[in-house]
Amino acid sequence: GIHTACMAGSWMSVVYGFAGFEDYGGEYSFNPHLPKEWKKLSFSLAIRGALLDVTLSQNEAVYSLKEGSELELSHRNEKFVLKAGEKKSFSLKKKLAAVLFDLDGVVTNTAPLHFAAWKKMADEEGLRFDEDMNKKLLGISREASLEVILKENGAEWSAEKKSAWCVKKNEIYKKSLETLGEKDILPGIKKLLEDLKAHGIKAALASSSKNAPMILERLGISEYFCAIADAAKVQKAKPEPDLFLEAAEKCGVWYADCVGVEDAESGVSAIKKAGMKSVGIETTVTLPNADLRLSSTAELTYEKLASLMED
Ligand code: B16
Ligand code: MG
Repeated sequence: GIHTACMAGSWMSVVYGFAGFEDYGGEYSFNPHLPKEWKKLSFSLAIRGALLDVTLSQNEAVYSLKEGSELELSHRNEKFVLKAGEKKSFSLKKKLAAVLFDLDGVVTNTAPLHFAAWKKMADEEGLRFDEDMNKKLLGISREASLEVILKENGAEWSAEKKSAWCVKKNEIYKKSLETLGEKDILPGIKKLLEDLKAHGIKAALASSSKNAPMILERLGISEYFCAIADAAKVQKAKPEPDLFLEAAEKCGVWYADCVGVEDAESGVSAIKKAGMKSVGIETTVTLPNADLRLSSTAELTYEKLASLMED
């Protein structure tokens, strides 16, 4: 005998899982991920009176309309229409399409300025705050940074006091940004941005800082960035992947074709959760989970980033 429910379950895990088929309110899409050992997967789907053939290999996805006059589909983030008898193929080979940069510790070093502003608060409030504690604030939001400082001191503040100090700390910090200029771009970054542009690779910013657009302006490099993820709007801060996913989406680039560059553990986790390759700049802390670990931004090159896509 045969177990039809079990057969249906296997079919669903292959089509919904490995082929990444989704029916989202009548919008049909595919996001294929074949296991490395699989050479080929092909199946047919009857959709709204049309018959669609799907053939997937490690390097290519092919969609052909066998019956029916027209069908609208999406392959990953790309919409397309198949007319009667038409066939369309997409490469599944990973390619570097965008580099998503963290800001503090990757593009420029604002950590000492954040430190000075928090230190002013700590001194006024009689809290302990030192360089070691400052390392724990790398890449995390203003509000989360304050929570860390309070926890380290065993202090409990009212919500009003916390938000008043977040505003005040930011005013102190912004004042210190007034002298920021091209001289403050970290080594190798300007050259990398130029090389990426020359190779047609997009650059975007995925920073936790709500001051990011102003900082890029001051550094004089805004024109190189096709998008800045909005730290004030994303649902969840690093180590969640939201900032990196938003940066990729704003650039119109598929997430798996992006490399993220970070100097903080929370940032490397965010990149990995986003399903992207990660580069860790280990100037302040070690980043053992990064796919590529570099000791300085000066070591960042287009070639190293592109080769990350090869494995
Ligand atoms: P703001 P990144 C982070 O920058 C800093 O590393 C972190 O210390 C700071 O709290 C955070 O930005 C928020 O900055 O107060 O300007 O919104 O590394 O994510 O670029
Ligand atoms: Mg950083």
